[in-house]
Order: sequence, then C-alpha cells, then structure tokens
Amino acid sequence: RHKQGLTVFFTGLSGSGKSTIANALLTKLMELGERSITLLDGDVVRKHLSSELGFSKEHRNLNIQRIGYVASEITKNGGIAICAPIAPYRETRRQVREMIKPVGGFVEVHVSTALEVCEQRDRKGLYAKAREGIIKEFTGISDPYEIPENPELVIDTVGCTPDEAAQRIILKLEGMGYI
Ligand code: GGZ
Repeated sequence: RHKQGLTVFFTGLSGSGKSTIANALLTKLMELGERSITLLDGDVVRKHLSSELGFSKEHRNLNIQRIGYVASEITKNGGIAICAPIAPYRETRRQVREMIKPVGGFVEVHVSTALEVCEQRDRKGLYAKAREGIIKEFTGISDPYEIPENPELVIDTVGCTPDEAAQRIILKLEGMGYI
C-alpha cells in the first residue's frame, strides 16, 4: 500500500459514546483489510501511559500530548491511530492536529451527545458522583468542555447507532482519500 497514515481523533464528554464508536470503527477498518490499526482509548491510555496523572488542566493536556505523540508516530509509519479521549481543551486539540498534519491525515470527530443525555445514561455512575462532589473536576459538571469549532465530523449518538456512526466516518475517510 502506498497510502499515508492517519489519525482519527475523537473528542466528547464522558459517556458520549466515543469508545463504542471507536471500537465499531476499528472493526470496520479491519474488515476492509486496512493497514495496521491502533486504538488509543481514553481509559486504557490513562492506565498504561498516564497512570500518574489527574484531571487538572495541566494533567489533561499532558495526557493528550502523549496520545498525540504516540498517534503521530503511528501515523508517520503509515498506520491508522484511533484516539478516544475527552480532550476538553481546544488549544490542546489544535496542538495535536499540528503535530500530526505534517506526517499524515488527521480527522477530528466530535461526538456531540448532549450533557443531559450522557448524564441520564450515566453508564458508569460517574455523573452522580460528580454531582455529589465525590469526583471533582468532572468534565461538563465541574470542569469545562470546549466545543470543537471545525471538526471534520460531528456525530450525535441520539438517533444514530454506533454502527451507523462508524459507517459515516468510513465514508468521510474514503471521501478524503485516506482509505
Ligand atoms: C472526566 C473523568 C474524571 C474527571 C475520571 N473528568 O467515561 P470514562 O470515565 O470511562 O472516561 C473518562 C476518563 C477521562 O479520561 P480522558 O483521558 O479521556 O480525559 S482527558 O482527555 O480530559 O485527559 C471518565 C474518567 O476518565 N474520569 N475522573 N474528573 N472524566
């Protein structure tokens, strides 16, 4: 294959559906027989790469820089990196884009599921804990989330299955000539 590498960078609130869509995308890309694909999921990265970090602005940014660096190496070597952190700060997301653009493709996907919906689902019970003040600096509740201004794709999981969301991303990647 002669195609360049690329990074699909998800951003969105906790419980917005990033991981689910990222996994559906991973499956579809593998079925298409695409190049080596690496999933850098938020909580997995936190465990293996950023275990000493908390959720202050500085620590979140450091976490995202690390993800961005690993994704840029994968992209540079012609692979596909799928990243799925919250990445709440616009400036940090911009830095990651700047780091990856020179070495390959970059597609930012905003999983825009509304806070009310994420909180109502509350799959892991984190929102309830954040409301009670048990978890501090929780994105959307007691910490900011800066909405992306120019993402390549916006996906609202209300009225769209993970499979449909992943298919929209595939079409986008094909349209951009990345796959
Ligand atoms: C946000 C938190 C927090 C706070 C723990 N704020 O939905 P999850 O549980 O499984 O994924 C979330 C994950 C966020 O880590 P990220 O590395 O994606 O965040 S960032 O991009 O901002 O660095 C959530 C859990 O960790 N979690 N405490 N205070 N999410």
